[in-house]
Amino acid sequence: MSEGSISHLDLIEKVYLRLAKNTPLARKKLGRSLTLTEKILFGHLSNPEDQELDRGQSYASFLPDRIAMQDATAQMALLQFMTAGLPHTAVPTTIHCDHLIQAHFGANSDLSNAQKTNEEVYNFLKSASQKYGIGFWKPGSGIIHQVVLEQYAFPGAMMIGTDSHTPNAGGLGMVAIGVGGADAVDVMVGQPFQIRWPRLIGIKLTGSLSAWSSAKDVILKVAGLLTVKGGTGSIIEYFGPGTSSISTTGKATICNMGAEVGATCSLFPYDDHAANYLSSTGRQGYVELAKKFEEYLKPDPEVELDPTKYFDQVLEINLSELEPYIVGPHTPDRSRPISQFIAEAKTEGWPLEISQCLVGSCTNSSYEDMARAANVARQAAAKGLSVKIPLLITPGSERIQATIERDGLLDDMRSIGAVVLANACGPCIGQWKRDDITEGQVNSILTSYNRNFPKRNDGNAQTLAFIASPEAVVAFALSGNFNNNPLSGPIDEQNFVLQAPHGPELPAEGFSNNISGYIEPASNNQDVQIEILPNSQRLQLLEPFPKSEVSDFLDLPILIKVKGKCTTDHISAAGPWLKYRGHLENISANLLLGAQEAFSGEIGVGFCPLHKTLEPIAEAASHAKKQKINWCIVADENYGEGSSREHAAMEPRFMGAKVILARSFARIHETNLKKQGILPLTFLSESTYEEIGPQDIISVVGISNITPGQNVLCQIKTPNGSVKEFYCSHSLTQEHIDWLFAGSALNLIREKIASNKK
Ligand code: MIC
Ligand code: SF4
Repeated sequence: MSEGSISHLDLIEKVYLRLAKNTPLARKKLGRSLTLTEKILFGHLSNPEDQELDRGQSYASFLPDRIAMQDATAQMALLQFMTAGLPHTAVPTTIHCDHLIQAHFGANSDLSNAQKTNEEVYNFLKSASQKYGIGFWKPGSGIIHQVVLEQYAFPGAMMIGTDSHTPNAGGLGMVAIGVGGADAVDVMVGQPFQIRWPRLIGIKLTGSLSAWSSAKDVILKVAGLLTVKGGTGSIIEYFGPGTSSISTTGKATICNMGAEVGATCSLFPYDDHAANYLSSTGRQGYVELAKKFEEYLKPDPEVELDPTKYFDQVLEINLSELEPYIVGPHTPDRSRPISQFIAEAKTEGWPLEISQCLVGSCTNSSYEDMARAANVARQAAAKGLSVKIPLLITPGSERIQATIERDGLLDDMRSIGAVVLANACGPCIGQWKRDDITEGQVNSILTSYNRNFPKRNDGNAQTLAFIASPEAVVAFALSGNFNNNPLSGPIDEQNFVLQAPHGPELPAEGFSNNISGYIEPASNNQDVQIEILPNSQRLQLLEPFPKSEVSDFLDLPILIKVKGKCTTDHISAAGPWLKYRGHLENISANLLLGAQEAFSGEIGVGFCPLHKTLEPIAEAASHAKKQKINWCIVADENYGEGSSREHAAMEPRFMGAKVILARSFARIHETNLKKQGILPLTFLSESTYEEIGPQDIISVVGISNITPGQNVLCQIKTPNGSVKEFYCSHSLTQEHIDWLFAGSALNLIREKIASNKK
């Protein structure tokens, strides 16, 4: 089935008929009423009758309705898909070119530069899309999650996307899950998508948003409550009367940043906002279908009456009491109301002069966001004020950009001095060429984005990134500093005080249809050639990883014992490295560059198993690879937090990693490791981490009889020859164990496809 061969309405109706069929079955199996999450999950199970439903334990197989990929992850996903030798993807799929556009001068010149610099990658993605029946969204068409929300998302559906903020579409009632490319390949080749039956966190919203408080503040507060790993293995379902005071795009903001608490995805029930959003984006037909099947797009009424019976954890937020928040630096769960932040910034000695303010990213670039931000700008412009520091604006999509241009909102922002960037990720993913600071300069920036790990935006570890709502960011751009709260006091010497902003959630005249960024897949794909230049430095066909033997897991030197936070940005940095996302060998030179080595405290060094010393980690890994020495990594908590990029798993695999032992793993990354044939183990006793010393050697002695659900025995050999035993838990099913020994999940898929062809 190609992107073009089934009409969207037919697909939606099929989904709804399945929801209607499976909901009574789910009620019967569970013996109770259902949350919305359970209705949608049941509606997409590949085998609803026999599925085990142990939350956080049972693996479940689902049949998603769509796949979305962005250009930085799609390259590797397609290179893997190509090795399967199939004529087209089994499920409607789209690719969105948003990550590779560097922000420097502004939209037009940045976009044309990107077209030149990334030409061969775009040509590859476009030709592969044509060939395999994939819808292609050109550079400049928008950020994946905004485009998906506008064009494809619908209530009650299930989608996977090769980007961790895929859950954005939960704002429109869709179970939308961020995955690694190899998971997407499973679904592209027609296999189910597997994930553990989730735990459920219910967040009850009461009251209503008012004044400066926005949807962003809901999720910034939730981030503080749940922390960056509090949502792991869970779907967050929002319910209660407060949900109806939030627009669809506001709900999407909340679901988007559910990724920051590690949640599998987040979800809101269908309501009038959803209906209006669908009509306004030209999808009236969707509304008619949703009306007809509405009971499946909301939780059963009993859930709200006694939520603790249905959810593993219940939080409650009164929106009427919610203050505007700010989070950071360095982690999105360092959260507090702006009113408290000002004092904290002073005590902590963070630079109070802000260097730059940025509005946008997939999280906050909707019409409503721009309308509220523009309203603040308009108030200031009316007084003849302009920004004190640079303010950069990224519209979320070509459609939003055309609409806010038409409605004068971009002019409002330009009138206070804002610069408009291309409709793309830009500075949110380190694609930001700053000319105003030098490397190593301590400075504060304020964004409306979702991530704020060190180096994330501009590659400078000394930039402190704080996050707030778009309207708050504009207010701070006008005051220029963290000395006072511009939301509650004067922003200038003339004592001008901003009023709380208001802005319509949807454009009164509907969205502009003036968009040109989409290319349909070829109707006849037989002659389409996939474009990869010979000797390319950016694209490289993949060689299958070799099979593994029991002996590969014994006597492993530790390339690095990582201390503290180690996100996928630490493991496989973005920014300048994004250009190698289609070239495994070249990108592997960035392996773990941001990680802190526990014994020396240094960043980016590792233990060379050949020279038995600390070396720059890329050198240590390449010496090991040349000598064919397998190795392991020891890691701290929530290893691999953040993005879905599977490069963070493929690179260590390519360089010789066999095992990663951590205090805990982030969900997407743990799956990515398994898929690529690396064994992720969790210390049974957290203190084992402390016992591992420099130059120790680790063996997984229990590997020969590793069994699902059973702990495995491991050993530490110290340099003086003493041996200590310890146990690790793991989450491998028998199928995952098969991947491990086959060398990767893809190796098994290929075998299956080849034997089906015979
Ligand atoms: C991110 O926000 O970290 C990214 C860049 O969008 C990633 C995907 C990637 O690394 O390509 C994500 O969130 O999955
Ligand atoms: Fe792009 Fe940033 Fe959103 Fe990731 S979080 S998809 S980099 S805008």
